[in-house]
This record gives sequence, structure tokens and C-alpha cells, in this order.
Amino acid sequence: MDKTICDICKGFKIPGTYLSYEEITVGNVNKTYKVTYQEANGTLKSYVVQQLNTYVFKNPIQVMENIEKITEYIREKKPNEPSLHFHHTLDRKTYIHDKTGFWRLFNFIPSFTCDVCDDLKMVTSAGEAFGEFQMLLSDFDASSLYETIPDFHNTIKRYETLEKDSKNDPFGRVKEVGKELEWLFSVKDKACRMTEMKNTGLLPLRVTHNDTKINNVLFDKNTKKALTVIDLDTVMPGLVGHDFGDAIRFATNYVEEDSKKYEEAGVNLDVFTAFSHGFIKQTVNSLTENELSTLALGGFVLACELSTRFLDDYITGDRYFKILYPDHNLVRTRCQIALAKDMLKKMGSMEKIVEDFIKQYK
Ligand code: GN1
Ligand code: MG
Repeated sequence: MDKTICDICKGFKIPGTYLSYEEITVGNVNKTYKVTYQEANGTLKSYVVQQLNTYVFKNPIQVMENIEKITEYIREKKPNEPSLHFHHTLDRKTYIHDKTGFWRLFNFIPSFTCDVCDDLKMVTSAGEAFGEFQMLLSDFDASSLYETIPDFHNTIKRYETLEKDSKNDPFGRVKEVGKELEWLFSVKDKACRMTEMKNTGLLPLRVTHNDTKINNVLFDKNTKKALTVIDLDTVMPGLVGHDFGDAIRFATNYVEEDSKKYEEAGVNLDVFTAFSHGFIKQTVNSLTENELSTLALGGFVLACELSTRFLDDYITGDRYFKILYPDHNLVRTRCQIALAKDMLKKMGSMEKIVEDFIKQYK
């Protein structure tokens, strides 16, 4: 791997002497490495090298084109803020595609990330960062972006896929997951409500991030404020409720996404309040009434949708998400279902919290 990474850095014309690399193990699809170079004057400089998962991103060049467009757009509006800069090869491409894979390289921003965040000020700051991302792109022409993963948050289609694959049962695993399937299909209408509203023209398409996990926010080590949001691979036209909901299902859960302590999974309403505060403050004045009405539901929708995706991957032989042990996707499914069940119980409280912030900032 050393040689491959070193060659990739050469391809991106990184100046100085290659010293070392380490893998950054966050993320369920791509492979990410931090690489350190020594420059001619002796200073050390780090970069991030990433191998894009081309099973997931079937059209990686379109992914890069989307990212370039939106990072340039944001940089023009906020030139002095930290942001991702993708390096170019000699032939002016932002990627290298060879027999070792599809690679890109960008600046390393000194910062830290957190998978579980109980510092409520940081959670609010993350909410502001995702809200701001949404707002900075609110006048960007969403139709100029490629839909790099078609129907990514089309919950109706996700359910159809699960239904079809569980009928085919290619690995004989369906007998283990009867309860999970039954529960997921029992809440299908509610889980598909946002997609239904989009299909009937009740919700506008916006430029959305589509992977708003709190570990996709870089925080400043000293101030603990959000510096920027990262992981722009899934930036596409989408619904604001998806971005809000995905953030909620990840950040508010008492346990990690793949915890086996299902009985402890659930929404921490303090974290919910903190994130909603930051996000709604940034976005409230540019969202429609219908969009605002979907926010509290969003977490439930995304928890159910991701459950269908994890469960479908389990049933079809774990081809999509990286797994660390054989039933990892089943554990992830059960944890998301437990979270979604708790969200149903707390829906009234979540709606009230959202309404109060809307009143406060509108
Ligand atoms: C994947 O790899 P990562 O963490 O960026 C997935 C998201 C899921 C997430 C669940 C392109 O994101 O949609 O919510 O795992 N990304 C893609 O942890 O499918
Ligand atoms: Mg991602």
C-alpha cells in the first residue's frame, strides 16, 4: 500500500519527500488515508488521499464534477473559510483512475471529528454548519448537478428493493430477519411520507449534502466550533428533511450506529434540541411551511430508510457497506430499528422542539 499511495501522491504533484501514511477508518464506503510529506524547508505537511468506492459510486467522474462545482461556489461566497481543495494531476484532472482504483487527493485541515458528541454547543455548531451549507447553496442551480446515485433517498424505492430481495433471498438469510422485515413494513407509509410529498410536488428539490452525520463535520481543536462539512460525494438534488433527518438519526442516538446494545438505542432529546437549534436558526427563513413540517419526521424516515438499506445489504450478501464481522449489517439494522421505535414514542416532543425554534427565529 505504501508504494500505491506514494505513486498517487506523485501523480498529484505533491512537493517534497513522502514520509508516511495512516488509514483513517471512519466511513462505511470509501478508503481514506492521511499522508505526510516533508517539504524542502523541512516543514511537515499532510494531505488526505481517498480511494473512492466504485461499486457504490458507479460514475466517479460525475461525483468529482459535482464536488468541484459546489466547492468553488462556496469558496467564492466564503473565501476565507477552511474548505476542501482537490489537487490536480499534470493533465488537470482531480482524480487518478488506474488499475489500483479511483483516487483523489485534498488538503488536510487540522481539526478533529467525533462519532459520538455529547458537547451540546458542538452539536449546535454542527447544526449551524449543515444549515449554512444548505443556505450557501440555496441559489445554486440544483439541476446542474448529476444525480450520482439515482434515487439515493427515494424511500419508496428502497422499500421496493428490500421487498424484491427478501423474496429472492439469495443467501438464505431471510429466515433470521422476519421480525425486522415485519416491523419495517408495518411503518412503511410513515417512512415513505417525505418521498410521497416530493412525488406529489409538495416539497421542492434543493442542493443537499445527503450524508449529514456529525462525523462529517470538522471541528476546531481550540474553539470546538465547526470549521466545515466534509464528505461531499453525495451532494445532489434532494430534500432538506433528508439532511436534517440523517443528522438527527446519527447524532441523537444514545449509542453508536452499529451498537449491539439495542435496548439503549434512542433519541437523546437534549442533543435533538441542540442540533435543531443550529440548523433551524440558519435555514428557517428560506424553507417552505411544508419543508418545516417534515423536519421532526425526518429522523424517523432516515432511520427506517437506512434500516432497509442495511437489511437489504445483509440479505444480498454484504456487497455495499464495509463490514467488520459477518452479521455487522444485521446489527446495524437492529440498532436503527430500535432508534426508529424510540423516535415514534418521542415524535410529539420532537415536533414541539422544532416548532418552538421556528417561532423563535422566523
Ligand atoms: C455511508 O461511508 P459513509 O459513512 O460516508 C452511506 C450513507 C449512510 C452511512 C451509514 C454513499 O456513508 O448513506 O447513511 O454509510 N453512504 C453512501 O453510516 O451510501
Ligand atoms: Mg459519506
